[in-house]
Amino acid sequence: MKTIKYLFAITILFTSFVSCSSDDSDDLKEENPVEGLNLVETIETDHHDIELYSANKSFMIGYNDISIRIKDQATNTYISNAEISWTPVMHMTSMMHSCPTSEVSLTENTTVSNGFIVFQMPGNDTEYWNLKLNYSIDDESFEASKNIEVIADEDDMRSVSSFMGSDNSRYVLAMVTPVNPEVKVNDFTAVLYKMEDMMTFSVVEDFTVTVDPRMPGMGNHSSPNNEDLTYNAASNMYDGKLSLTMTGYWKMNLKLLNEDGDVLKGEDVTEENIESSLYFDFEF
Ligand SMILES: [Cu+2]
Repeated sequence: MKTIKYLFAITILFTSFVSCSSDDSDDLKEENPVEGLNLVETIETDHHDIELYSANKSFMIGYNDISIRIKDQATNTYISNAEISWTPVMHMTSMMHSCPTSEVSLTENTTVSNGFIVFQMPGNDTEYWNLKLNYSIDDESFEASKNIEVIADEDDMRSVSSFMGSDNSRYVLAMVTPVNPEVKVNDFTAVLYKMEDMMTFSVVEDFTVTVDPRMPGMGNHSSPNNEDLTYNAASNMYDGKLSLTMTGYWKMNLKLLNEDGDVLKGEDVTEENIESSLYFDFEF
């Protein structure tokens, strides 16, 4: 048995070595390209099983990085080079609206596509999210949709904020990282969208989000070496630094400034004003 395992290991080593040196044999290299992700939802059509994967076990309010694979039911194999677009719509009692999304792009493994959706609110008994997918395979077009469950964080921590700015525009700000905060200066990334109408959200460029993390349970102390979030044109996201000097409950007090430096949302933290109306929080 040991010998077999040993031989197996050698075979795997050899295989990965070979596939590293020849660029075009792509199927041996990664046996499972969604390793470590959870299959959150499968949308079944007459021809395909569309699998939606996430790092979380369910779709959550806030930023969701989602990987998609389409399985051909006839051959039981994953389809390569599918072109996919998506439209999440929340059906509320009084209205319908969408939310910020990225494009869906092919990954290095051409059977996997990837993108993100920022759900700004959870579903409930009477109000729900529906995800519609339009996709094409070898120039043939398909459509699929399913009602999906979107849940709130169980500890009620805030990683997304949907609000009206002082310029009377609606914005959605969502935290992307840190996913697993540590006692250090963490990379802090967020996405910022303007709500053009119920169905259209556009990336906001060149604004600034000031960052003031506090520990309300410990005299509301702050931390040194934070960096405000500024726009990164390469990623269409906002990058900054978040300094966490100890474990516990932190509230990241934020202010949104437009390109002229006008404050659109949020307040300074002072002796009298212990928190901003724009914030994220978490405990770690
Ligand atoms: Cu809603």
